[in-house]
Amino acid sequence: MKTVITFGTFDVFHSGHVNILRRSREMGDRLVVGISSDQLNFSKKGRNPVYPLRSRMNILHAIRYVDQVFVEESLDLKREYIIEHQADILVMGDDWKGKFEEFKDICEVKYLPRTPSISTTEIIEVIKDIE
Ligand code: C2G
Repeated sequence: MKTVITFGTFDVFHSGHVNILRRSREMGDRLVVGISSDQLNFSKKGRNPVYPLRSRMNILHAIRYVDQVFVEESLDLKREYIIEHQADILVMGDDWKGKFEEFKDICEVKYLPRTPSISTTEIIEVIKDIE
């Protein structure tokens, strides 16, 4: 039984999110997702998420590739989260390439290519421009 873990904000959920969750799940038997708290998102991106934590979690729970969701409160607790959830593989999009090598002593670390031409930031920009 292989457990895969991944992390993200998953704000304004889009098909790039679906793709990484599907591909992550395909790498093992069980997918656990650490979803950023609103505060953690603010510290990473300098803005509040469009959807608050409860709504983002609600969406993730409805995705068939996701077996478990927990709240990621701090980027500094990754090692603890990986151990706590007994993850065998950590998967992240390649915007994080090279950032998680330090965990190779406790799990496999894989970076998957991002889905091109879609991001939460771009969606926000498009919506802002609608008159
Ligand atoms: N993603 C993707 N393709 C896109 C957009 C996003 O594959 N077009 C992936 C990202 O690479 C990431 C996941 O979807 O692995 C979630 O994206 P974000 O919500 O933007 O995640 P982020 O805020 O970068 O949080 O501890 C790490 C962080 O919490 C990651």
